[in-house]
Amino acid sequence: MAEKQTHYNAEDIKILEGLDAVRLRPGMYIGSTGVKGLHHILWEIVDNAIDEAASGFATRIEVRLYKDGSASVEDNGRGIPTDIHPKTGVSGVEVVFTQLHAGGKFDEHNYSFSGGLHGVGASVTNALSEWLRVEVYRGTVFKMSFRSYKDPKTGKMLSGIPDGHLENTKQKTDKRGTFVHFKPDASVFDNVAFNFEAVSKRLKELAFLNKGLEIALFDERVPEGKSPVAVNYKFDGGLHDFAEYLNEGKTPLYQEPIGYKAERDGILIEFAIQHTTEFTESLFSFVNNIPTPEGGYHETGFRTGLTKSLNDVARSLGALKDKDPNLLGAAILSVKMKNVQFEGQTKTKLGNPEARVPVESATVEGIAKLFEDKKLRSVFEEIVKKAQGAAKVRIAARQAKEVARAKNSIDNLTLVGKLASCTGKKPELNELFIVEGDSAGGTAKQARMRQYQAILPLRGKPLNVEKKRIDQVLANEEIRTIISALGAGYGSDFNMDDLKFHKVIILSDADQDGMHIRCILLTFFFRYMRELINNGNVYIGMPPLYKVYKKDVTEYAYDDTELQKKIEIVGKGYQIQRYKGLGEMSAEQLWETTMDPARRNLIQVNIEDAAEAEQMVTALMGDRVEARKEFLAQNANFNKVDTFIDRVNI
Ligand code: 28F
Repeated sequence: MAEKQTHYNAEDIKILEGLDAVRLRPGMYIGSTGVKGLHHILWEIVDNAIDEAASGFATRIEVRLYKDGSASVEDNGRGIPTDIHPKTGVSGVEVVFTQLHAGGKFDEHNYSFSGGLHGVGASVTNALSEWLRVEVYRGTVFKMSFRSYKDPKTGKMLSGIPDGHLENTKQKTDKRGTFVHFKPDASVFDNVAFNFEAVSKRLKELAFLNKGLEIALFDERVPEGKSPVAVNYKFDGGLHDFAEYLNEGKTPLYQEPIGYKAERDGILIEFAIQHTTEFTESLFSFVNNIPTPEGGYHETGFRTGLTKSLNDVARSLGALKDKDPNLLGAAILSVKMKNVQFEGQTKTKLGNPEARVPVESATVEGIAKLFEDKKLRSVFEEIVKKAQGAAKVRIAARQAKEVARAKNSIDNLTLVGKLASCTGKKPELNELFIVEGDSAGGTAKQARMRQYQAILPLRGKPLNVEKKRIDQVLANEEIRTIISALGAGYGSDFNMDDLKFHKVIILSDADQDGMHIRCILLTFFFRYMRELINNGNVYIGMPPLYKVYKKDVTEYAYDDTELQKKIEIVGKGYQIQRYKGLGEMSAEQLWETTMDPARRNLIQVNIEDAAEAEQMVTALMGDRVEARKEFLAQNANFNKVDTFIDRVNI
């Protein structure tokens, strides 16, 4: 270890103070100190490696999760510059890890730009890590390490302090690239355990978005003697392969997805589309590799461009034009641009108006070019035919809704009759509990606060929306009851202003059936009321798993880790009851453990969880058997929906 640096000049102090600002208000830099924030400091390092690949200098990235809670990322790029920075008098490496917003993110020559929460740089990871060490392979091995610790004199936390300047170990190596290994600071994060599914899913997405880049993930947190869990992603087809992956379990209208890539006014635009026999669309859009589930100007431009160009195609094929963008199937839109502005509830909406026209014109140009290709003529004939079919379905659905409205008073009354509504009329205070099973529904009706809590019992499994067409989905009573109870319509007619409840809470058992119902409801909301999820109105209620008690003490545990703590609290002579379902609880218990806002735990569903559930339902209930088998092999249980959602007490 190089000698400890003891003297700091004025310049250094400014830099070091910068990192302390990160530790003082981590939320400003990583959004939260929950599970998402923890993963964010890993993504910062991964993003730097991705930038090196996007600039064409790295072809492989390796991510490792270690038993001690640390993680490492390695790329085979040029290696962070080791020469001394003229301005600051320290090496490029030291700049990247000690200066906020430093590093490859902001150079002018490539599209590797990140905006918003992303791209705050590797120095934030350093500031929020107990230690961080970096190695650069540039002919010889260069090393540097940093630590965050409490200054013994002042008692202040010092963040990301170099143990010494960059050291050239003189050790020869024919490797090239950068290796970063860090341990998240347990005093900053509520939970320092990286989630394998979350990391694996994001790396897979990045491999799709960066054609041909190999990304390997090793999880060494396995019992002694067991070999690390390893996954490897490399997609030479890029977005084309992404579209095929999203359509697993579905029936594509044509063999190969169609795609296009163009640069417009300094914005790089790429898309891939593959229509299917489904009557729902799933457009996944990204800006600088960051998912934008809340959409934005790039999506507006893409949809407009698609509608215009496909109507031109329809006209030239002698078919009539269709007003809605025909996107029935999977589409991926990936945009890369500078000075990104993220907006929206979860900062995942693109707010740059200047992106709309370039994306629209690149889309029109792309579809027109693809249509000129004789080999794709049959593809477009299929797409246009499907558009006709979709138009018929939409008209049928509208008629079905008209009919429902026409019979509305009686019909809705019976439908909504199952609903035990609340007396308060303020949507922002009102909560709708969708409860699995009539018995639990009955208990919930007794337990609730009538003023602002409504109960809608669900009889058994609501129809799985996957295999049905929109008109059949609406025919299902359970689903229609939910639509009429919420009062805000569905699909393109969905209007948040009419929403009668600002909290929609799903209460289902913790068993497989409960997970199944939860996934189907999330799929329904994802497909037909997506704004409800984006806006954070959908929650999952967490009934306790155990009651730990003795004569005059009762505690509840919501998961196995909490059980130990509760046993200690209740103390000797304790007894345990394992709840198998909501129905086992008395109204009193259901109130105090699951419905009382002061004591309950709700999980706020975010768009990734809903997308995850939708993909799961598609794989499990779609009509492709091999996809189902493969999915079941990969994901033993339905619990994946809760992969990485922060548990909140709301
Ligand atoms: C495991 C994480 O961080 N990889 C990186 C590079 C390469 C360059 C660079 C990075 C110079 C000093 C701004 C090299 N040669 N993986 C990584 N690879 N940063 S981060 O330059 C950063 C600029 O600060 C690089 C020529 N140009 C750029």
